Amino acid sequence: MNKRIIKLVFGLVSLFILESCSPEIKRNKPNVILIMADDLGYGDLSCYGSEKINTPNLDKLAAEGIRFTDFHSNGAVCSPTRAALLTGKYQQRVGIPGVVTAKHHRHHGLALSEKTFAESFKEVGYVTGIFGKWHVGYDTKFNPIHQGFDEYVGFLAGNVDYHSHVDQEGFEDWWSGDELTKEKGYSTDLITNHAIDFITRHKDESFLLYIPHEAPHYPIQGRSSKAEREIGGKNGVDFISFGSEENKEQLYTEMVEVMDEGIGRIINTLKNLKLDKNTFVFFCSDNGGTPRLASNGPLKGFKGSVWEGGHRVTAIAWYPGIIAPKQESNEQILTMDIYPTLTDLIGTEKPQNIDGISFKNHLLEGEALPERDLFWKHGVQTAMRLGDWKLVLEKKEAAPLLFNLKMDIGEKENLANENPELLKVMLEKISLWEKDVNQVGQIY
Ligand SMILES: [Ca+2]
Repeated sequence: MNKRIIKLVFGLVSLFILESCSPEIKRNKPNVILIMADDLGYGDLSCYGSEKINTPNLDKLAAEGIRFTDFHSNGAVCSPTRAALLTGKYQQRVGIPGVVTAKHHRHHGLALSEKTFAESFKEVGYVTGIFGKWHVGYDTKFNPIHQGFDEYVGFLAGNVDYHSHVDQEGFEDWWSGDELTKEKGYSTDLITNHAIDFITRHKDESFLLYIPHEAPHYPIQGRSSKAEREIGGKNGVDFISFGSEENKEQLYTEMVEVMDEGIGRIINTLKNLKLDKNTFVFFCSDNGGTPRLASNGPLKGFKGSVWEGGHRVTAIAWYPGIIAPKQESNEQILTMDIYPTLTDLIGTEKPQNIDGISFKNHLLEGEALPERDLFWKHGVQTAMRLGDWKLVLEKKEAAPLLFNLKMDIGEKENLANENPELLKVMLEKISLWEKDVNQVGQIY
């Protein structure tokens, strides 16, 4: 290569770096808002068939974008799904196969050495914020501000009293960054308010906003409910973790509807600031709905199980002008696919050595995803998906059960005896996967 060519290449590279850092270029990068409901059932939104809960704002996003029917949380409970979301990897691989509770795991959390999607966004100049539930490490050393988020207000545990913001173990749990803070208000509204404030303050920058809502996780409390938990209070003595209100069904409906109302306010903020055409919004739940109050529609089982009701969840993508409206997707997608999809959308480097795959081309052009094996593990329960087939192992020694989800979404008819070869193949794949994620025989 002669000197003139080297000079030219150097000049072009310098120009690219300069351009990348200029405010004009930064404004052109899309903003990203990721909203995660907590324990929302597959049948809990009106656009997913609920007849008692009204969610006009999420229904509108679905009508203007894509409603997913075969989207799955990585975990059957909170922490594992959040670990997979943050890292793009199976949660077993990053040491969060089960719930990180306030009581037993103060020392335990998502390792700081794991790269999160927030860190990828920061690398390319995004301002990053998280408002709501963290739940991958209670100790302040695991705080979101050490995992790529510039701003954080919310709680670290699995749930807090919606009014007093005290967790299940009686600890005060409402933070601004890595410091405890006092803030009055219903947590769902506070999360929405902080999100809107963040968007407004950063309207001229490219931003990443992660909104992990508390709703509709227990305690079952509405805007007018009384605070039940006090600092130092004992679960089962001073308060019931699920909440003591009698009209729980009505309150559960209110909890989902207040979250939906807040999402409507967030979308209106984008429209008022003329950011709606340059902001990708993705909504999903972190696991299936809970017994008694949630509806998982036609699905079997609830949160905490590897039946479909434990992990098939609602999901909506909205990006007006970029994603065509009125679409329904039956692609098999997991929470861990969100990270590489987001980096793909903003045109930055894909994270290395992850399990998730980008579904950007599916979002934008309807391209089908490649066929792949998918796995779920919760305690002693294991499940695997291969196309329309799903294998369920309720415990390690249990007889494997086989279902064809295309014909039988409710997992009612066990077809294991009719398909011995397929069963063998799937069991072998599970065994290899377990070895791969290094969790053989581990029970949580
Ligand atoms: Ca959850």
